[in-house]
Amino acid sequence: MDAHPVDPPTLSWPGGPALRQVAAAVRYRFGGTPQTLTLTEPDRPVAGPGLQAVWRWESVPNGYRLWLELTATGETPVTLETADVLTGPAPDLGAPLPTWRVYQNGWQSWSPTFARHMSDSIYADPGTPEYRAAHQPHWEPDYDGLISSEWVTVLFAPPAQALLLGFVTTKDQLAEIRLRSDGSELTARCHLDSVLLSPGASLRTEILHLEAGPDPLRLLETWAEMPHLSPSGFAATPFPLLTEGQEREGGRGWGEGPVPTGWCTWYYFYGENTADDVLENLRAITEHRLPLDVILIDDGYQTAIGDWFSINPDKFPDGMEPVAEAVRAAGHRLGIWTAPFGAAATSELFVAHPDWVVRDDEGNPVVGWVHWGVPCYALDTTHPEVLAWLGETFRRMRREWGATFFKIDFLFAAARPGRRHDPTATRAQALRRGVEAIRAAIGDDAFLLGCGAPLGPCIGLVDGMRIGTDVDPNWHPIFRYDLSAASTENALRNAITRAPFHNRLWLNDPDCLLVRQRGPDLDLVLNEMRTLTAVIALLGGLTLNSDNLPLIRPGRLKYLRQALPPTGVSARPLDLFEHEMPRLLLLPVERDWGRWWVAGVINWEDGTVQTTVRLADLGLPPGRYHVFHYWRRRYLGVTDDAVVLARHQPHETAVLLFKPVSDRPDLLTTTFHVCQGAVEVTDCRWDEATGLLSVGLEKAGQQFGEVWLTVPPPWEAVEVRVDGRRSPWVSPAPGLLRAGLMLEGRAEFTATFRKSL
Ligand code: 9PG
Repeated sequence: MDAHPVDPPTLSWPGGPALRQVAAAVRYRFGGTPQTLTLTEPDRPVAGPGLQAVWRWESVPNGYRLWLELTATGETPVTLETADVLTGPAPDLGAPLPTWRVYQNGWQSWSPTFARHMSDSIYADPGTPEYRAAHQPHWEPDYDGLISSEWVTVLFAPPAQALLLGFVTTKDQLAEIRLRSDGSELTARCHLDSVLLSPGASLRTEILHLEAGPDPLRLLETWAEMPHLSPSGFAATPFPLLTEGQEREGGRGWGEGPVPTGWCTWYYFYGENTADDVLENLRAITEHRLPLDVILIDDGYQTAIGDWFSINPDKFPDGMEPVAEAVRAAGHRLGIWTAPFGAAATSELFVAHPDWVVRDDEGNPVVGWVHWGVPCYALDTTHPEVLAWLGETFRRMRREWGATFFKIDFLFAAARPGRRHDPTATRAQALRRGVEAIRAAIGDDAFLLGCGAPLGPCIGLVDGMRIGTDVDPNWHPIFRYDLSAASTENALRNAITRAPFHNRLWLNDPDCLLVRQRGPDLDLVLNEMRTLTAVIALLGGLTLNSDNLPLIRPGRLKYLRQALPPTGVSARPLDLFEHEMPRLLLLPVERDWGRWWVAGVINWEDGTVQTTVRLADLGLPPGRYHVFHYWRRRYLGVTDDAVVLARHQPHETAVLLFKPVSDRPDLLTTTFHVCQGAVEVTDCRWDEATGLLSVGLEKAGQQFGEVWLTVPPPWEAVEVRVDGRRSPWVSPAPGLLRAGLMLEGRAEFTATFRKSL
């Protein structure tokens, strides 16, 4: 579909959406008086008191790009409030608005994200001041009836009209797309946060990209891949199928380095860990040969937010150095958590530098957030001394502790509203300057993980991004029923709904994997723990465990191993625009020796249901497929139509492998990894003349698992060898062969077949 130039003020696509009566608007103050400029034509300057604005339109394949250019023309500065690069009534999508699904992207890492059903949405946010401060940066009294999505949205009118509105630049202004639920308004707004524009100075708003198409998920993936969003040095990988020999060694940034694995102190100890706890976990990782790289010391080692080198002597009696040294000596990377843009009211930092924090109109320090009961003021990251202090803090952590992985948390504090040292800096620019100072200090080869982070201004600076709320020992939230509250269910929602960002804007961090047995410190039942494992493994992002490993029942470690290493590639949430809690993840895998699909089918219900999975819903090419039910280790036979899960248990994820039927012996699956061959199978060769099937296996650590083969008639198995030694096998069903092995590094698995008479 090609967008054609049209007479303003309409933006339209042949046979597709139309936005009629569109305009742009700028709100500002000049000489203390509020002003509004309205623009209804591209490229024609419009002037008001003290300000001139030009509305730019550009046609691009399948769509348009819109932005505004503002110049201060008076003798005194103007105070800029908002710039609507597009405003008008809701578009015509060929179907009434109550039938639409609207992708609502939250502001920061923990903010709820999902495709809202306009007529029957599940979610009403709690509306508390705390919720607004953390998740609704543009809240105002007329927010009722308004849907706001930060930076990007997709409006989808089933079955096949979708319109994406997404900013493709995000460094300078917070930007949202607002839709009034009665259809009276659709606005793409850039927030200028009352910054001053000096006489003669100009600025450009962020650039809005509009694109129409039949597939809303694909539109979102395409947007996330746009080059503007990945500044140089962080080139986005174009939507990759997992292809053979994907190198993930060394290199800088996420574009080249491996997807991190590791262990994190937080979700067992919750900050109460001592140095010995860390060292004991380090030993357990070595002893169990767990392929976990980063040892992440999360919150709790410091005496106060802001005093990062004041180490709590009750927990780390000898300081951080000996722990850091032990981590490095064991061949691991040291990870350090900070909340770099906060200063606890009780911190030495704040006492020494009360002028380093953002202030409100009355001159009081602005609270960034309340950290486990302690108010933390928002640091003013436009203040040169703050930026210098940030640089020194992170250089020291790298130099003195050897940290090379940095989780920087509660980043939204730097973007709290208020007065700053530099009155021309927006909230987005202030935040970005802070993150830039940290990136410059740690170097390009260290891994930077954003958390509690407004997403847009961090693009290109962070390697990884937490994209959801905290995981939790509970499935449903225990304290508050809002979608941002810590819970496994809430963490998984965002991990899935923001899956299209993975490998495009950064590497997604779905938060930690917990596999410990049910007990006082974990309330997940087996199906829930397996769902957490399956979803994290299928999404292919950061994979950090957060159990107390010396105490874990060793049998539980097999779950952790089945999620390692991450594939680096995300499964696609196929029903993102159908269900507010998507149920269907699909990972296509393509290799020289074959092609298969791994589907994660999730039951979010609290009761057992019957679920039908159709090949057509998965978009698989027509044909006959073997189906394997991963967690149940059960072969479900061959289908050319659908699989029925008669008893799909509460919170159970059925991981189903679909492998095209072959007329000669072939690899069905292995049980070493949820993605079933995507990481541990290095090659698979069949020699018809000798009847030999060889499967190369490789995986770090030590793990028992099974290889399953399909054996169609007239073939029958003669023998199985592992690294040349004969090995036992069984036939769990006609036409199937199964053999177990202990994999330590590499193994060559071979099976010999003959034709029966
Ligand atoms: C450490 C933790 C962990 C975790 C982070 C972050 O009060 N709150 O709203 C709140 C939200 C998130 C949160 C803590 C408190 O968790 O996501 O991984 O690092 O900080 O304190």
